[in-house]
Amino acid sequence: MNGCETAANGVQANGRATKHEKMGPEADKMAELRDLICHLYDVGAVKFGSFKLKSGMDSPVYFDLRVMVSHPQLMCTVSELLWSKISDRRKEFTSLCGVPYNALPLATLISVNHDIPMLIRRKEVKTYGTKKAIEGSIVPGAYCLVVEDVISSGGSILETVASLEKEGILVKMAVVLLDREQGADRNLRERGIIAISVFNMTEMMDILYSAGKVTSAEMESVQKYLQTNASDPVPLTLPPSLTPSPKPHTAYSDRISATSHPLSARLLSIMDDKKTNLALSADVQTSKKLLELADTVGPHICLLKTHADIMTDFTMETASNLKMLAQQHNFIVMEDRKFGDIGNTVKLQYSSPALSLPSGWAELVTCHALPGPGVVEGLKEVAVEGSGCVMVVEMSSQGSLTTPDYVTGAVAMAIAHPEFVVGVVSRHRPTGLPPSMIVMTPGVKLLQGTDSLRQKYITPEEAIEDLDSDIIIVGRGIYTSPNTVETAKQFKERGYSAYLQRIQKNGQEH
Ligand code: 5BU
Repeated sequence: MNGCETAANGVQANGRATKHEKMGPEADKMAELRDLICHLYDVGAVKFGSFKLKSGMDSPVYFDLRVMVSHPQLMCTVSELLWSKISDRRKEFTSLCGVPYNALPLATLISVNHDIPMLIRRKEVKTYGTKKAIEGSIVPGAYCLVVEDVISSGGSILETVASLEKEGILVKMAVVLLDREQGADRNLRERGIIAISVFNMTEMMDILYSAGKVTSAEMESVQKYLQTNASDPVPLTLPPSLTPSPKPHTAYSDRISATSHPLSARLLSIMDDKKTNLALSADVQTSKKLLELADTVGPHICLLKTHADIMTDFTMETASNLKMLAQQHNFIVMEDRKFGDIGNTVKLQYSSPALSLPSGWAELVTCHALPGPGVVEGLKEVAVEGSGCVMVVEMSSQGSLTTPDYVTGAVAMAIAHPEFVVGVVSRHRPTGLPPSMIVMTPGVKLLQGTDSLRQKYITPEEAIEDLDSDIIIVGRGIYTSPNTVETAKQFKERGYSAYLQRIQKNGQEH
């Protein structure tokens, strides 16, 4: 038996009803709510008078739910009522996190009584040790339920959401005891979060009034206050990570300020300066061919992608010559090695002399998301200063096993490492990817089609205009052409026009 099974309300931790059993579910719920609200009033958790709130506003009513910690049975009742509001949505989250500090005991009770892993958000991040803002087992891409006692603007919930999102943890739902009806619902909804409350201020006042706990004057002043709030909600101060950032369809140049990696900023500014969103996939097998392509097609591309491991004569000399050409024609080199092992192995692979990566010839490398965050952490440990990686979240080949859930998890992992991950390889711009992250799309040709080994091709317009990608990656479409430079120019033209079309369609000035 857990501590909450003796709660004075009709809901037990094991879901069985107690004293209101014979009253029918609706009457039962109302009676529980009435008992609870009166109990909260009796212990001094609800006060009437004139109070100055954190937002600077004057309020005729004040909630101090901290007093609950002195009333364990009341805490059990509240935690079980919160749970009863979201228990049927249990599959939609894998952990829960209380907004510090008031909701911590409530979250703990729900976690213990219903066996749900808990995360703790630190309000003050330590300056030593792990410096973590979130404690507990972090699974990027997993959903977390936020628990709170009272909401007014929703700002405190959003602060907790910002800390969780920094770790790649997603939030779409919050459960709260009391909604003060001061704009939180709308503010949270606008950021994709649903707030489910046990009761709101109007319901609470009705109950207290009919129980004879408040006077009609007190009732009137709260009603008036609520009406003012409806037209003039509590101002919301957003944490920095949740302040609106430019949308992905804005001009490349306008996204530069949102980037957190110098390479993303450089890539976006190359694209803007050279008016190209074309990346050449130079999948040739000799150094001579690679350097020839880099020199001739270089002026028309923003990025050159290599597969050093398919080459017969790749040496440090090839690498340094390529680096020189990249500087001369102003493009970035990305080695498409698709690191996909555990952290320790990718660390050794990156450092291996065979690829010469430690010489810094390729500022970007690709990696798979499959191994989890260790792959990024391993690469980051040995990567050359200033370099970064691009994470493959979705592949272009027919029958690829990437599912929508995989993409969501991979994107969360990419977002959680903005100091190293510059962007993603994907067919389309995945939902939730911030504009600071660059999307690169392979499998592009001038016409749709497939190759004999299931590579699926879309056109530059489909990739950029319809699927909101940023960069088209083209291999055989260019290097097998009899006139590589002219063909590259054609891709450049079509890719960039599609981009201009997209930003124009979205009403943005270029
Ligand atoms: P193509 O010749 O344009 O089909 O070459 C596409 C290049 O992009 C090639 O180097 C692939 O290894 C690379 N690629 C891809 O085609 N599809 C993917 O999903 C990923 C990379 Br990730």
